[in-house]
Amino acid sequence: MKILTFVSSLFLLFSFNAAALDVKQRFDHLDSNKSGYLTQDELEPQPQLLSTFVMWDKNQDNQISLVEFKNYLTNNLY
Ligand SMILES: [Ca+2]
Repeated sequence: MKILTFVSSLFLLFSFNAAALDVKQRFDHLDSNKSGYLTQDELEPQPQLLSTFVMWDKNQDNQISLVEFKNYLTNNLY
């Protein structure tokens, strides 16, 4: 029984890491000029993201950092 718990916590750990990696990959994919930030220009092909831009941009500098992107996904999708 203990082994099962161990295995399932390992599984959780790996799936958590996989999710984190996925967020980074999505961010890098959207960050077409590789500036490390997402701007409204870069989100133009993603109208559903662009329409919620102000909700993501917590510090209102008109660009989305990886931290803001992660926070947004964490708070809204999971
Ligand atoms: Ca920002």
